[in-house]
Amino acid sequence: MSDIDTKRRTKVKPKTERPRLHKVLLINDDFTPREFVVMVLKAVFKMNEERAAQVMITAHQQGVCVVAVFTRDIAETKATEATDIGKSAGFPLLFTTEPEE
Ligand code: TYC
Repeated sequence: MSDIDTKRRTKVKPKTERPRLHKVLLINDDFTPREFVVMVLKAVFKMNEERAAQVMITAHQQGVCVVAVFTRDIAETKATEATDIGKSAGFPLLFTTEPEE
């Protein structure tokens, strides 16, 4: 038997794929007051007044605006939480999620 040690000793590092990120989208509607949308963005997404107003007005004008990106779980939890605040107040405010390309 050969005495030559042929065992490879360098570690093969398995490539761990990064979790796909998901966008939280704010959808415009005709009923939710602007100040209410801003309040929800500040509360759930920790935005300052200026940023929240910017995101709200973009959704208002374009129909939709990307709020933030998170891992899937966090994106879905925050979208649900934000949507539920609107629902509790009787508004059709809607946040959705979708995977990033
Ligand atoms: N369009 C609403 C209004 O004019 C305000 C609004 C903005 C509602 C963005 C939802 O995602 C939204 N009162």
